[in-house]
Amino acid sequence: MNFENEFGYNVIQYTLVSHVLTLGYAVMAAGLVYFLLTMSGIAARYRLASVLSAVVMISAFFELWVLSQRWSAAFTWDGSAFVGTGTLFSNGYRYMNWSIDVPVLLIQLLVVLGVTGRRFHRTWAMFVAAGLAMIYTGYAGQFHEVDRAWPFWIWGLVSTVFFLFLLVLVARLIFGNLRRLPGAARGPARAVWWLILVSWMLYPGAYLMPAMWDSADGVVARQITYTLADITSKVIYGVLIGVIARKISAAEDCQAAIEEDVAQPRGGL
Ligand code: RET
Repeated sequence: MNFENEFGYNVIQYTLVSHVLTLGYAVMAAGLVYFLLTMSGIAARYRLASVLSAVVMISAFFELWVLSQRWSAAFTWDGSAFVGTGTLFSNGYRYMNWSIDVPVLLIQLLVVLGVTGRRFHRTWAMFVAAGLAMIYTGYAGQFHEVDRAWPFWIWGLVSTVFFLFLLVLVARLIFGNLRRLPGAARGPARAVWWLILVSWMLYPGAYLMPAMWDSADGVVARQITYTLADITSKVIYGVLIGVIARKISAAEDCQAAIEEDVAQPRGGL
């Protein structure tokens, strides 16, 4: 049993959730087209960042599509409200999707910040390990969201420790590499930090929703929170990563032209 399966819904509550889930997967489809079509403006060595954005879009598209189908299957109109059919609606699908998206989103950062070699592999391994630990401990906890017995709180707490560790890692990565970036890319790189901080924080907020707002309206608020988090942490983030990659590509092009000019002066005035 999940939080969502505890309640009946009026027409507005039921359709709001349905619409917001549809918005979620529609945005992922739109993002996919955007990332594929804007890829050519990015230098070859940063292009992997766009490919990874496309990977995130595809996996999130399918997850949100399945979730949206489950919502329709889980409730039916009984003449006065939408009531449970016996099919379970579960946010567990989201956690499975994060196992793909969290590592991939973090690797995108390594790509655009130009981290290579042993440092790339070391940071990559820590991102994947801490990311998966955060997700799967949270996954174990969400099974207890209805009774909210001790496993809900303990797993949530353990997950938060990994989350904080990841945030420290990300902050060190971004601010430690800022000076190596061309001036034009530094603003968007700082913005990525704030975006991660705010948008990732929405997920634990959604985890806690059953404890804060134990009603059908709480369910609606939770699905809106998840959608907002998905659009910002996956799509807007991907757009920003693309902006950084393009700015670095342009600066490197410019640098290469200057070096060529110094080696082989073209003359002129
Ligand atoms: C959980 C459990 C409760 C405690 C914390 C959590 C953090 C989840 C996060 C998820 C991020 C997901 C992203 C997905 C993008 O595709 C697991 C809800 C801290 C931070 C970025």
